[in-house]
Amino acid sequence: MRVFHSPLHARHDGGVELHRGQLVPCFEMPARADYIARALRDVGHAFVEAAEHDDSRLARVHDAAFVDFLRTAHARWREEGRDGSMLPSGFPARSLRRDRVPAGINGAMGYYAFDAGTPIVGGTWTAARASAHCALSAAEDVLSGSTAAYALCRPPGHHAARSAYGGYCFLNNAAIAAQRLRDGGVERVAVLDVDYHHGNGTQDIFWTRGDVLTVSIHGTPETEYPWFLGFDDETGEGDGAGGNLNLPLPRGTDWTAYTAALETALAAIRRFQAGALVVSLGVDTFEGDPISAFRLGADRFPQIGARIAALGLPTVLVQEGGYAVAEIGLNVAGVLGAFTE
Ligand code: SP5
Ligand code: ZN
Repeated sequence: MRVFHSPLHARHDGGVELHRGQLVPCFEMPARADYIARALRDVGHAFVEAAEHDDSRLARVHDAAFVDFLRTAHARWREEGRDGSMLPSGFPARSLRRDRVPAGINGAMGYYAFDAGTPIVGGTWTAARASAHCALSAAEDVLSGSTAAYALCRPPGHHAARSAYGGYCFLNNAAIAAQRLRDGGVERVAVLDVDYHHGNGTQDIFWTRGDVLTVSIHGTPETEYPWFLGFDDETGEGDGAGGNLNLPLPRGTDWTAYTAALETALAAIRRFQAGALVVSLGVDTFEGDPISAFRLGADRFPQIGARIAALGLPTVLVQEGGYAVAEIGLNVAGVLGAFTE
């Protein structure tokens, strides 16, 4: 299948993240995309550089002021005499906030961020925008008749909400792709998120919408990031009532329990009668992942791919997480190999 990529991903190199009380090297590093590209080239996928797209595509799922913040944040940081990684140090907790964006960059950063693990550097906007362009190009490839296309997105996107960033994500590439499919005439779109972490941003974006079904299989938020959303009683509201399905699983989940959840997810997507599918493809469910705790061996990824491909839907696969860098390419190639195109 076609692989939509951009060399601009490398402009986002966050440096350090706050992890268990320590500043540690970012798990989400440029080498991830290079390892994926090498593995996909080796098995003969066709590489296409993502096309430029208008920023109005981003504003279809994100708040305009939030997008402006991302675009200008690092320049504002430099204007205050700083350089390097931006990490927030204060957040608007429940009873201690008004819904008001502070004028200064430090306050604005805490307002829009939801963790201190997602640094913004000088190239972050360029890379995040190019990552969204990969998703848009893959969606347009499917709208033109391909049965499946893959977006080699980096930075990832599924934690990015309508007006919040975190979890290594800035722009929600999967949501942008789903919206592109809707705008291209697909009436009902399903998003299946198989990243280890709950797709809180995607859930937020489509929470009140009935035209996009969101389904996420993930480590339970009782113990796993992002901790505050991803429980099974979150089902959507308004027109989106019944349009969100969360399948949280405990640490240590093996293939038997995992496939049961996957079958539940696929059955919901079949019932929804989607015209197209977006897969938020994290491979941090791999047993060797350094920040996750499922027990799926590398041999399981072709089986996951085969089950998703059996839906028979036009499919846009969007790269999300996966931090076992040496194995990430093999695992992504395993999923993609199950699709015929
Ligand atoms: C796209 C994506 O996969 N984002 C994940 C962001 C996770 N960031 C915080 C991870 C905290 C993990 N908890 C510690 C477990 C170490 N064994
Ligand atoms: Zn993840």
